[in-house]
Amino acid sequence: MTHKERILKAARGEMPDLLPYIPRIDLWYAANSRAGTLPRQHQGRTAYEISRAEGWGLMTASIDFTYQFLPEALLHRAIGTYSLKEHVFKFVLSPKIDIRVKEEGERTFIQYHTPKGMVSTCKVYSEEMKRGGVSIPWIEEHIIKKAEDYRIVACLFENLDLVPHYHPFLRWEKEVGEDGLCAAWFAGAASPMHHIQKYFLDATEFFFHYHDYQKEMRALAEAMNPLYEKALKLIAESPALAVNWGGNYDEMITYPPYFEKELLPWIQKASAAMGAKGKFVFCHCDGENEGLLDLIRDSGMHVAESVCPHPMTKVKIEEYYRRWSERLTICGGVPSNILLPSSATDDEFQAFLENLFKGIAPGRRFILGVADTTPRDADFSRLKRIGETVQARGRLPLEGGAARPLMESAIRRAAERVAPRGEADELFQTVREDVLNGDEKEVQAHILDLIKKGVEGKNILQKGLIAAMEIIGPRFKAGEAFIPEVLLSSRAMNVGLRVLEPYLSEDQKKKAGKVLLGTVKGDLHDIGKNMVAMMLRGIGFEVVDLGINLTAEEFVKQVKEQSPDILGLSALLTTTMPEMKKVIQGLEKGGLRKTVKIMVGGAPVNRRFAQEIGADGYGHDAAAAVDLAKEFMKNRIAHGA
Ligand code: B1M
Repeated sequence: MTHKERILKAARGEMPDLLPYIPRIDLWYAANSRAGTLPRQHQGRTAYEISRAEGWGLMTASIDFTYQFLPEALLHRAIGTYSLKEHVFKFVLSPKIDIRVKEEGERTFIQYHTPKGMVSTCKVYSEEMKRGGVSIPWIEEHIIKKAEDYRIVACLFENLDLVPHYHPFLRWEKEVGEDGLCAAWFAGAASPMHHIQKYFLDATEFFFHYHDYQKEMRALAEAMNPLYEKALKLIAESPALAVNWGGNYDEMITYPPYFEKELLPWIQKASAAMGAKGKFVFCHCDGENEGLLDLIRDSGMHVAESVCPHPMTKVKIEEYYRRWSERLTICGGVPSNILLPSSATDDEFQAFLENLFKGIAPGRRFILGVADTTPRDADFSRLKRIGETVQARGRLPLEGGAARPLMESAIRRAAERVAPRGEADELFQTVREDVLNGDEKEVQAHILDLIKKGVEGKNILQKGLIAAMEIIGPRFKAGEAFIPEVLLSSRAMNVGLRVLEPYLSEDQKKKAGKVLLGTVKGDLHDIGKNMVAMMLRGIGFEVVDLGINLTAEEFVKQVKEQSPDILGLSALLTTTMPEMKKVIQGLEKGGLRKTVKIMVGGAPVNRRFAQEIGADGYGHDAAAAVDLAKEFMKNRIAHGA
């Protein structure tokens, strides 16, 4: 049986002869071939040649980053319309849209002049980003900045069409042959609303607009519907046997009620359109899926691709298999950090592998791969060992065995320890409710009402604003509140603080402390960091957000210039975690280490790592980061700093 036949059988829920194994090695390959550090036996080979030489299938169901994209392929990065070999059509803009492109160093500025007005974007792709292994430009200026932009972007999308264009896809399919299943691609979003979220707005800003500009946003999503309908129709009619329809689903960013309302109907639609032609829908489910497990299972998608289990995320592989494999094929299963000698010892890796083979028995509906992709510093011999284990023990059905016990739902567990609802005092109930509901207009009015009644500012601050934030933090930790609610509450808190400021004494106005916050070099992930920033501000800290992709030198310079109490470092990639250590070393060298407390966080970071690199603390999530910052300040004051 060929690799492609095995993958197809797994996608249909049938039993292939052997467990399909298709490790994704694109980023590992790109970084190591550039650095001349490919394993000796593979030097001079392409990524496909390496996989073939090892006897592995080719991971062709997800975008392939071994290619250094031509600049024109990603010209329209900020509106999510690329031109890739995975496309079975071309995007065509009507002549009514005048596009003006200006290159300035590493930045590309684009203006889209439409009959309804002009909107602009800016993307950046520096040499340093490329050297650091960043595979795609960063959107520096998003297309939507204000409410009026919605109808202009709608006009842009009404003037955008798709025309079938199979040649690059067919050439690629031929190159892959029987070694993989090539999936077509549209825009990486599941639905128009998801498209708006991923491309048109900064991630935090999206949640604010979703609350403030519902009508405008919905009208834009509707204006984009015909393009999405057409993409589905063209893909279903094209030679492609599968499509990768949307991704980066994550229980925080695409939190369950939002996923259900905005993404699910389109995944169902895609699955029906492709299913009717005997084809498959893959979705890039690489995020934290615990809260989305049932929704994804019931979405109709055929294959959840890039499934990344514990220890990278909360859900263990056996739980995935138990919850999904009746209806849904799992592709992935090996989290990237288990391949890194710095994150997992050889014994831990071996134990993971043993458990994996037991936990997914009998092996139906499973395509083994690395989720999301093999990191640059992976131990190549571990990839080989997985392949050898598949050859030795991967005949289906797999033998079962005692997998480790399933993990309890963290949400359920956490819900049991929901914190008390805070100090109740009827007078401040409305202000607390405004903050909890994220109602920035109401909070202003209610604070002014209380002031008029002669209530002291200090009490409104403590019993109204701060008490509300003390409620939302634990609710979030307990899985009772979703990210947008926390962000909206933090925003309302800040608005409330501004209104209250004139009524507070100098002492009461004092900030809880000053925090510098940034994402380390080579890393563009900023959603978690932004969330930490918002929550710290919400609780009264002064936060200077330094941004993303920051060098150790820049952090040191900023600490020197701004003298913060706390420096917060965020990293989401295992490859960028070592940058945190460089920052600490830089501070030590500059004699600044003792002047500042250092807190680190991000999905792959853990307490052990924080200790190893000499950080002062680790924040598992934004609420924990707030607790830690408060703790730091308490100790600083106690020690007279
Ligand atoms: Co990326 N990505 N991504 N990605 N992405 C991850 C991180 C990944 C784990 C997916 C996976 O393997 N399953 C994986 C990293 C694997 C690894 O390194 N071992 C990965 C990869 C591989 C990549 C690319 C390399 C993919 C590619 O190009 N082929 C690429 C890298 C780009 C780069 O940075 N150089 C890439 C790109 C992207 C997008 C641009 C598409 C998008 C980022 C958009 C953005 O940030 N503006 C994206 C996303 C969305 C994700 C996932 C799906 C979700 C991340 C997220 O925002 N979560 C992620 C999967 C995952 O994390 N399991 C994944 C929600 C957010 C609120 O949580 O950031 O964890 P999080 O923050 C939490 C806590 O960690 C903590 O508090 C927050 C709130 O509770 N926290 C701190 C965070 N920072 C803190 C700092 C603190 C304290 C607490 O103190 C200072």
